[in-house]
Amino acid sequence: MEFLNHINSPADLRRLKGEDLVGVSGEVRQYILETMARVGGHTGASLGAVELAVALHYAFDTPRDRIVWDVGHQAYAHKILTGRRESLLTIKQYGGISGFLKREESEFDTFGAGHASTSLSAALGMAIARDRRGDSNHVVAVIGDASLAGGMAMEAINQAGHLKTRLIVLLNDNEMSIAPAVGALTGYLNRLKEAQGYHRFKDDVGDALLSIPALGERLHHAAKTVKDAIAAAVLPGALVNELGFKYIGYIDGHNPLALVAALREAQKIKDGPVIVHALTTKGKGYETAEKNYYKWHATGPFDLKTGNLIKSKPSAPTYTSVFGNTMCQLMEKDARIVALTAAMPDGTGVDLIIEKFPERAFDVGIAEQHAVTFCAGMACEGLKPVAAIYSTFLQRAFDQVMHDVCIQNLDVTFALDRAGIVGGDGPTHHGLLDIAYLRPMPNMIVMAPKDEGELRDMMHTAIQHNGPAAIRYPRGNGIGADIKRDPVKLEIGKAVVLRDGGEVAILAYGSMVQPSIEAADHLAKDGIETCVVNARFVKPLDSGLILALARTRRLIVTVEEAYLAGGFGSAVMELLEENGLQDKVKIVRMGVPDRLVTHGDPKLLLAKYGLDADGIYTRVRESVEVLDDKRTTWQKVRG
Ligand SMILES: Cc1ncc(C[n+]2csc(CCOP(=O)(O)OP(=O)(O)O)c2C)c(N)n1
Repeated sequence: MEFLNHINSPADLRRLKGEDLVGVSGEVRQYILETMARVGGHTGASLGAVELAVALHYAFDTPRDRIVWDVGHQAYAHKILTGRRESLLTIKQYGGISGFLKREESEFDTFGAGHASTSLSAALGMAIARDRRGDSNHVVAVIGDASLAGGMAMEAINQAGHLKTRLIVLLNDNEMSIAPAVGALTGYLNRLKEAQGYHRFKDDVGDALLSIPALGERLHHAAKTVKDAIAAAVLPGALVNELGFKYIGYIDGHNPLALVAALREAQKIKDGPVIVHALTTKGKGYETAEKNYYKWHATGPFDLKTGNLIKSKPSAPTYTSVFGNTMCQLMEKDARIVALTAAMPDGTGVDLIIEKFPERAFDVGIAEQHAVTFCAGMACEGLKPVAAIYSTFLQRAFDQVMHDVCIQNLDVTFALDRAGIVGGDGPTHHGLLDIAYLRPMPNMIVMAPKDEGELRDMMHTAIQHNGPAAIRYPRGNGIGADIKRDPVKLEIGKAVVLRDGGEVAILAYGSMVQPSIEAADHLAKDGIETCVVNARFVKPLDSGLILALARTRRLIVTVEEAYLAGGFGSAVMELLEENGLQDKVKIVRMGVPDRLVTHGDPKLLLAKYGLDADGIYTRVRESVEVLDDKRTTWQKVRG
């Protein structure tokens, strides 16, 4: 690697000649490909943003100038150029570098992210801080076209136009469906001329920049999705004319020199925000990824020569696919059921539903808040919406779940995929808060299946139930449970005793049931008999059963794959306190303590917090030993 071997920071890059940037970009792209083939990651998204990263670090004096990447999944080239070339091989692995950007990881990572549509707000805040300091550095937000359509980004645009502070927005547009018709485009090109700096810009870089590759073909795709409709509404007419943004574009986002020229032009704009509109191709430079850009947004390891993904051995189906298929079956029987995703059709299994019921399944884009209230509206009119949203992303819509759904007791089902520890995506993506944020909401029912078969029962139960209900289930494969039988309606608030006996009761919630059973088997071999309960519901709790256990056992151990604060164990303790039984039985809560959980193999992370069969076994044993010691001491004192 002629260039890359000598680039250990953006300062090294800036010492190169402009014409070298194409060569640098080629090497960065090749390096990403070779590395991702080995370890997997956000391959397609990052291949599409190589030239953006090269041009940004060349045109700006980073880290003094601040670059804020939205989400951060597309910023592998940025990582490579900012001293993390070697460590890219460790990305998303335990102890390795993050898959997103992280302030602790590098001074060039000005703002951490993982969730979308935050960059404009953060960058605007930085720009205002700069103004207050009387400083002159630039602040650049880099945002994708889908993320730009997210609510927060829209709110930031609204304020940025009003504040009129210097802010550069680099739009990474890999869809390019801006205008609905060629006629509108003509008007659009004319409006470009209104943008300050347009003439100089044109002189600097020549007409080539204004060429619009494959426009005719791409326009056919215009405004086909909600995302496009929103983009069409704001870009560039409304942005330029009504919202106070200057506009520079279109730019070929894979021409580093053109990008540098456009960014330098943007630097000259002193009297308000400017948007630089770059057209890019997801998966750029790798044919398979370009063709299947959706699938290649993120991948596991692959064969670089053939582009074939290296698949792990087939095991039980994923919870996601069980959800999608079960929805299709339930929707066939009940025309009132509709399905919904917020920009994650394949991640949630809603893609299967869209295929089968295109009229009854919706992708609203990166708009979780809207998604929930949209469901509430449909429920008001007698539909039965099922919103499939990752646990971590539903955090965005906390108020909508309460204000629009729960207060009005509307019939919306929330299917929370990726609940628990998700692995390589790390702290921004772990779904550890949902029990705590859903449990206090009046009218809400909250449950978690012990396996993929019970997921089907819970879906049926939640949809049958007339009111808000949430089901949380983990990322990845089920345990091989029966998914052929018809789903049954469960009694709401009823737990199941899976194993009885002894002085210890393990109350397990959702994904923790299976390891609890294994732990109980192991404990039995040591002569410690335990009762194991599949709690099923955290709200309403099976209070009859839990209170009975509290009266008859010495030790209750609660186990959940979630933050302890406000979680399942907390719910059990509250119940005991409400019934005056808090001193009757010893309680041990197992779950995730109050700290950030890093990225890494989920198995390893679960083991770290004792949330596997071994961890549960050890904790129960230790707790029993403490109780035994106490009993012996007490017996001695009493003589
Ligand atoms: C709030 C939120 N919802 C959903 C996601 C999942 N997600 C990650 S990247 C992405 C697509 C982003 O598209 P775009 O901004 O156009 O960038 P591109 O990947 O095309 O470069 C989505 C939906 C997220 N990160 N945050």
